[in-house]
Amino acid sequence: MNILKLGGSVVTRKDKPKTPNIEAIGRLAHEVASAGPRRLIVVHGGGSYGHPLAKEYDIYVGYSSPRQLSGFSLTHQAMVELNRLVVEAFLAEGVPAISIAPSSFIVTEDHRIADADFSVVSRASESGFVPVLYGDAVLDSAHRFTILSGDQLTARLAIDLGAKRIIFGVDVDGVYTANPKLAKEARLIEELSLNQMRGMVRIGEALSTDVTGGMLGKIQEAGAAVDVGVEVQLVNALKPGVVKDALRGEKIRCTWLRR
Ligand code: IP8
Repeated sequence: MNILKLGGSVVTRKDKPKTPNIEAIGRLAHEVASAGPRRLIVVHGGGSYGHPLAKEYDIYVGYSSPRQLSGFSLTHQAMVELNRLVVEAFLAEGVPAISIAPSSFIVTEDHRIADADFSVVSRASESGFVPVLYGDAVLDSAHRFTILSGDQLTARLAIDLGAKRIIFGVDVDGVYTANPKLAKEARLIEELSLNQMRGMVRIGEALSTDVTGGMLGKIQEAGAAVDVGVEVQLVNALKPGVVKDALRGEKIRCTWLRR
């Protein structure tokens, strides 16, 4: 089984509130369909749907004022809207996608997933469906609520369901020595070991509002999955054909995270 995490910078336009990247969503659905049938779980990020609202209402830090309650609902609802667009795109390509809302079955403990029962997700996948989950506003046992990033969810799904590989579809070719959007001398790192990942301090910073950590957060979350033997690949999902090739196991320009 593979898990495909589509970043918010891929499925939305991050510079404009609540703007989907419809072209990318449709193309990626087509690429998944044409990669052929295989067990796959899709998780997508929040981009310009989830993050601006999560930030406006400080959902990530937990409860401090009653106005956040509506903010929590608005953040979740924005993610439901984005998820609908993603699921509909898959359905239009004949992929039997089903939406599963993380906030309906995950309660975090101090911002982290503690015990989660993923049996519905695994049963859906075993039954031939493609579950589509997302980063979400979730209830938290210590802080009343928080934001669960799609990256934390992806790593945890991979570990608990014994996935072979995680493909993180992002808006650059992988991990660079510096932020490729800012520094001309930035070079792609083709392979990163757990030790290198741990020691890494200089990763290109996310350019826009991202309350859950950008590239560095992604690598930190992925580390837990790499640690138990999951192969992790960061690929450029904005380049046509790359996700399809990754799903087919073909060689592409990307970063591999390995033990
Ligand atoms: O974009 C966070 O998920 P991410 C989603 O994967 C929300 O970090 C609700 C901000």
